[in-house]
Parts: sequence; C-alpha cells; structure tokens
Amino acid sequence: MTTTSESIMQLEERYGAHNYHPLPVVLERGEGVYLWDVEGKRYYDFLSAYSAVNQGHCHPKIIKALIDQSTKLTLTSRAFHNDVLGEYEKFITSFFGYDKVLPMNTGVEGGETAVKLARKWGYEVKKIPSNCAKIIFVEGNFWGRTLGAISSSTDPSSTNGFGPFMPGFELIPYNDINALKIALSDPNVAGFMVEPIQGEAGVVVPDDDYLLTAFNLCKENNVLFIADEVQTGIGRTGKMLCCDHHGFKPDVLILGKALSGGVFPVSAVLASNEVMLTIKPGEHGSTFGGNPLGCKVAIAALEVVKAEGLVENAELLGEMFRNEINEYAKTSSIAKLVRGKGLLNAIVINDSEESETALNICKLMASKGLLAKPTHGNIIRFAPPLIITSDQLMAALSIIKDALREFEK
Ligand code: IF1
Repeated sequence: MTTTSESIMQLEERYGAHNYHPLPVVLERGEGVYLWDVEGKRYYDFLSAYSAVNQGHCHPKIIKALIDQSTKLTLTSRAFHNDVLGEYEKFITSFFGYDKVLPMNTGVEGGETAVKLARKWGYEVKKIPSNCAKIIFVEGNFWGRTLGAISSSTDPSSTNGFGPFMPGFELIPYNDINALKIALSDPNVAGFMVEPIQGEAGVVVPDDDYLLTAFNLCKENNVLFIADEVQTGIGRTGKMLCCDHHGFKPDVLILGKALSGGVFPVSAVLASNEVMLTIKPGEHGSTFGGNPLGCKVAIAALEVVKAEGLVENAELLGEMFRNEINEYAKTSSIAKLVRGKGLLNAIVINDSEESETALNICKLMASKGLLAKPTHGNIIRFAPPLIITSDQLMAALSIIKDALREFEK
C-alpha cells in the first residue's frame, strides 16, 4: 500500500492519542528553512517547531555531532561520570556567563527545575519559613504541560479537568510593574518567573522598560528573577537572549528547544553557585539529563549560532519582516498589526477571537507552500529558522501577502 498523507493521518487517528489537532500536512524531510511533505510538496517552515529549529532543519554540523557521539556512548545515567558532561558544562556556563548548569531534557523540566531551585534557595538562603515559599507568575504564561506548569496557567485549555493544582503559585498581570511591586512585598516570595516575550499568548512584547524594572524590583526585594527563554532564547529575538535587549542577566536562566537545534531533547537551567548549590546530591535529576549525546549536540548547536551569525541575521531579517508587513497593514482590512523582536513575530488578524480566520489563512498559506500556525485567538506566529536569507524571506513574504489578500474585505 502506498503511503499518502491521508493514509498516515488515518494511522494517527486510529492509534494515537488525540491531544493535538495538527494542520493536515504530513512532513517527511527537512533541510534548512524547507520542509517537504510525503507527496514531495515543499514548504517554507515559519514555525521552526516553536523555535526549536533556529539553526535550520538537519543542520549538518549538529547532525555530525549526533552521529559521531551516537557511535561511541549515548547514555550512562548520572550514577557514573561520562567524558562529555564536564566539557559541556564548562562550555555552556562560559557561553552564557553563569557559575553552574543543571542539565535536563525538555523545557518544562527546565521550568520545574527552576521552581525547585527558587524554593530551595528561598528556604536555605532567604530563610523563608518551611513550605511557605511563593513563586510569582504572570497571566498568559506558558511553560509546559506538567501539573506544576499548568498550576500557574490562566488558559482553561491547559487547566480544565486537571486539578487540584500546586500551592504557592501566585499570578499577576503581565507588563504591570505596580502589580509586581505589590506581589514582591510579601517576604515569602522566592522567585518571579516570566517569559521576556510571551510566545504562546500571541508574541506579546512588554513595554521597553518592564523587564529591567522588574529585574531591579526583584533585586530590591531579594527575589530571584527567573527568565523562561525556552522559546525566546538562542538568537530568536535578535539577541542571544531576549533579556540581552534590556541589559541584565537573569538570576536563573531556562533554555530548551534550539539548545539542540531540534535534533534531540536538551534543556538547561543556569544560575550562580549561591542558587545552584542549594540542591544537594540526590535531590534532583533525570535519567537522560546531561547524557553525552545531548551534550555533544548542544555544543554543536550553540557553536553554529555564533559561527553563522544567526543572532545578527535574526535582528536584520526580523526588521525586514516587520517593515514589509507594517507597509501591507497600512491598507489592509485583515492584517491589523505585526509585533515581535528578531524573527519571533506575529500578525494580529482583524477578526473576532473565536473566528477561524487566522486558521483559514494558515491553511491557505500551506496550500501556497508556507507553514505557520495561529497561537491564541486570531494571532498568527511567524518564526522561521534564523538561517533564512533575505531572498527566502522575500519569497515567503509574497506568499503571506498573497494569502492575506484573499481575505481582504
Ligand atoms: C506543545 C505552545 C509554544 C515554551 C516556553 C517552556 C516550554 C515551552 C516559553 C516547555 C513549550 C511548546 C510546547 C508545545 C508547543 C509549544 C508552544 F504552543 F505549547 F505554547 F512554543 F508556544 N517555556 N512550548 O514555549 O517546553 O516541555 O515543550 O520542551 O506543548 O505542543 P517543552
């Protein structure tokens, strides 16, 4: 039986959990900014697996690191040392300028690790009474699907039917300094965890002074500023870290996704000795955390970002993307505005939250050879691999504008 997109989708329908509703596209090959489906149709990838493929699909240097290490040693567990972990820890801590790293696998494990570190630091260093530590989150956050992560969520599709939730998590509005000031006055607050740009909420960019002011407030109140850069990090917003746009170093940094270039699950939490050493041997970890295969892949993935100037390219081409869409939006009835930094952008579609306009625009773009997906409501995120050239970007923009034109009223 020949495999077609349809036959493959039927297999998923029959044998897989129905925890996603993907666009009806079945991909079988990726290279650079391109993806091909099983019928051989080529697409520009403007999702990059939610910013995990910043270096482009199947980057040869990252794949080589994967293959070379995979023929030697893939996993020892942390019951023993391996000859790659120390090299990786030295590499990544000097790459980002931190004392220590705690290696994990997925972004949400990074978030859970950061919360545990903040609580432990709260009890051991800030002397918060036992089991009273609080972590402040902002409305609209997304840091994964675990019970811990959804305990801070304000999105009913993340929380409905999964209670009861984690105690000690408090929510305040995003981009609201006064709300943060009030929340931080509680002496039991150990950490403030925030995305420098809210990805899933719809590429929500806070006021220019919000993050630095929030960071300084945390310093004044002896609270750890925890930056969730799983989606915004590693060049995506036109700086190595999105916090670099604001001139401060978060106390705790969470990385994932593009840390491995989309080749292998690798996440990391970076912090000072004061924070990191509050967790003692046997108090946290994971079977695959710090495995030699993931470590070699992550070193290669980070080297590619620097060697190929992906941060600068994201800044430049992101500017180009927003300028082109802003020009289009001037005379459009459907494209309300574009927002973002670097190559993390979103077009806000001029229609009601519950309408399917954004989804229908994405379906039309797919038929024209470009893959993107709406986030919440009528917002379409556009996040191509950071290796994209200006010619490729202009070709992709003409697809996007052609699709938008078909929805103009
Ligand atoms: C899915 C969303 C994006 C993240 C931030 C931590 C994590 C994520 C800022 C957890 C993960 C992924 C999860 C993925 C889709 C995607 C996503 F739509 F779900 F919300 F990007 F916006 N912090 N985001 O964005 O990392 O454990 O997944 O490795 O769940 O379908 P993870």
